Amino acid sequence: MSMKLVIVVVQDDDAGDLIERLVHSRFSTTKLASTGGFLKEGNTTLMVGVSDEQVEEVIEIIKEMCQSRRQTFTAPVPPTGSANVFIPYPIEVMVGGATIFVLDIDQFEKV
Ligand code: 2BA
Repeated sequence: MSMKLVIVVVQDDDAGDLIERLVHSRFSTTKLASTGGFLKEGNTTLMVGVSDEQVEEVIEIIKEMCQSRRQTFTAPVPPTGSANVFIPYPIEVMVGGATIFVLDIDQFEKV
């Protein structure tokens, strides 16, 4: 049987309900605590190993359970001409829903 690994990065706020929903639908899930490189804030990465035919169902569940949110963070920006002075500058980004990677699994074993 050919398998895929779905790696999905979601916001912490959505992670609990998403995991519950996946487990309820009998998908095995591993949760990893992760940190977004851009916002440097915690997010959640899930690994879900499934058969090829189940990938679409997993993606549908992710779409259903994960929302996009606007997030503001403060970036220190140096004003021109003033060395060593930084003005906090609010920047708004839209954080997904979810970022989903689907990888082929060469070998899957439980020993
Ligand atoms: P972060 O890296 O903290 O990024 C949070 C949000 O900031 C991103 O939302 C995007 O809207 C924005 N952003 C990220 N990098 C940026 C940049 N270089 N310039 C301007 N804006 C930027 P999402 O795209 O929904 O990503 C949410 C989280 O998913 C990311 O958190 C990261 O942990 C993960 N992720 C997204 N794309 C990825 C990729 N290609 N590879 C690995 N992880 C990824």
